[in-house]
Amino acid sequence: MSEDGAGFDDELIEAARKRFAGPVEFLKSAPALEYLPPAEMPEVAFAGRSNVGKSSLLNALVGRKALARTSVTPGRTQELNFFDVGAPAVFRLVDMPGYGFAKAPKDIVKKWRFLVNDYLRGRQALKRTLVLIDSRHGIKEVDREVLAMLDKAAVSYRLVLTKADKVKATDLAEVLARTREEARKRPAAHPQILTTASETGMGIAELRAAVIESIG
Ligand SMILES: Nc1nc2c(ncn2[C@@H]2O[C@H](COP(=O)(O)OP(=O)(O)OP(=O)(O)O)[C@@H](O)[C@H]2O)c(=O)[nH]1
Ligand SMILES: [Mg+2]
Repeated sequence: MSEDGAGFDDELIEAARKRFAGPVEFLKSAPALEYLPPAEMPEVAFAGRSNVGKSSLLNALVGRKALARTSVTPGRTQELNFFDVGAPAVFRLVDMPGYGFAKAPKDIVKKWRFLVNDYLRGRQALKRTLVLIDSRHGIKEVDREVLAMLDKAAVSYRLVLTKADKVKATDLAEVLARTREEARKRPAAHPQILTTASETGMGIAELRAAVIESIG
């Protein structure tokens, strides 16, 4: 099961496949808000706890192994990384630092949090935020804080389960049901949850379609 509820039609799936099979290029890294690129086209951001699989999922979407840098150690992504999709670019993907990384120095964590929160709350060009949730853990308290912030700022987001290859089908069904239940209660959340595994390609075609749909 790679998606939940209403499916995407074949035309959208195919258009999304083509778009992501085309040119995708790293644009720039922004260590602070003053380095953001001009907000000249739609953006879709990847948010979530440290190590949840944001950079891996971005790579899976674009079918490239190492466009965004990944790591077994939490705290790999430390800046907002912008990727142009299409040539000329038609929209951007934004890989973000993770939150809830307890081992990083406090001032660094604070800097990331401000960067991520300020970007998410204030970016006109941001069309949709993908909030990634580890299938093994479900929504945690630290996720709820971010979701509450997004709800309050009326920033439209979609919950995406990651690393589905790491859990048994019955556990996956359970975490999906719980996540769906919680999404229903959250005003800015898309009701449909996508289940993905960057390792296996599960749910990737649907996620591509969801991204294309959101920049519509
Ligand atoms: N089994 C499995 N492992 C995954 C999957 N996605 C990511 N991983 C692994 O999880 C680890 C973290 O992945 P990243 O993509 O770097 O995670 P991130 O959310 O970008 O992490 P930060 O940038 O540190 O916040 C890496 O070792 C990945 O190989 C998946 O779908 N399945
Ligand atoms: Mg990362």
